[in-house]
Amino acid sequence: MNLEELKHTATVLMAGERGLIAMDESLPTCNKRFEKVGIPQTEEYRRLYRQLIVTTPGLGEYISGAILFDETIYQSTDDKVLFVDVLKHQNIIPGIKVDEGTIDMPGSPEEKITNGLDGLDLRLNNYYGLGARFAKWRAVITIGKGLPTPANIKANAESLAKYARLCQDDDIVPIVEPEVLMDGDHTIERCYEVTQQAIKELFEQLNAHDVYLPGLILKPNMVIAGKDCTIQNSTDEVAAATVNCLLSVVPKEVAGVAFLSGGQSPQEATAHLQAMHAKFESKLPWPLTFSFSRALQQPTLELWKGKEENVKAAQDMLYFRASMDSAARAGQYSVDLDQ
Ligand code: 5MM
Repeated sequence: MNLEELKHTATVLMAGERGLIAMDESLPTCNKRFEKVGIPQTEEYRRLYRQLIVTTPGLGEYISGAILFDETIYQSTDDKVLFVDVLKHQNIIPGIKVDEGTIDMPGSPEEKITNGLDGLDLRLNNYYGLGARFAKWRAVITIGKGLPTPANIKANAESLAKYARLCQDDDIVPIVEPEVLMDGDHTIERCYEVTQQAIKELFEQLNAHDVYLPGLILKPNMVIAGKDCTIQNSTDEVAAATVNCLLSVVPKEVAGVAFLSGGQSPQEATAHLQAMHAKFESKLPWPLTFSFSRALQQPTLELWKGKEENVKAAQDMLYFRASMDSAARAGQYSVDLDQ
């Protein structure tokens, strides 16, 4: 384990006014998103889409790291340049999703646990050789009647900690993502409570596995009411709940916090990040940025539609959304800019 390298990678990922793009949709997720906008669900179309993203001119001004899926890390542009090399040329660090998706939790089938620890050490070694310098593992936590169970929170935290430890042993910065889902009619208070429990347990497990916090990034959900909750809170309320929740459980030594968007619209996710910086900047002990997938990509995908003639407009949209998220990270975003 090279602590200097880990700290350096994590610091660069979190530096300046940049953030991360999650472009690590697994085959089922990517195909589902393609199907919705009428794009053929083939390996070649997935390559064309990821080519569009990584070759977006100037993307590295706003993006510090790109999380890839296994298929993507081996792919190249039409000119046979590996995507990993295109990213490096854009000053973007390549990363890799290493979890292998979720399964129903034995004994509590309405909840999920994440697969992927078997053989992970070998896979990490291979990904390092291919140029990945950070990784991501996503755990899913469901709010419902009697859910989450303490057993589910513990099982997910343990897997995240084992994964993080294996990454650091291979000089790869782990991003730990315990995602409390927005599905359901729960209130913001319930989301606060569950997010706090999940992150608290996670840091206990990370500590038990002797994970080096300056070489680790947390990717949490924002604290927000469920999609079907009748009371939806203001932007400032979401920002306050999120920051207060994180301050109560995230150690100050962590390299940074980079949010998932979780099904919020691009404008909502951006405005929430903006409000956190505008109202709480002086209280934040860690850099706070974005690691969005849908909130960065959805408008781009809808413009592209799988057609060559739409590539330029789709890239302009991606560059624009990344610029809005970067402005939010700097506390300089406003709805007027986002037209
Ligand atoms: C891009 O989606 C990622 C992979 O998910 P699947 O394994 O389900 O395909 C996902 O982990 C993503 O990185 C995060 O959830 C953040 O995405 P959003 O859309 O919530 O910003």
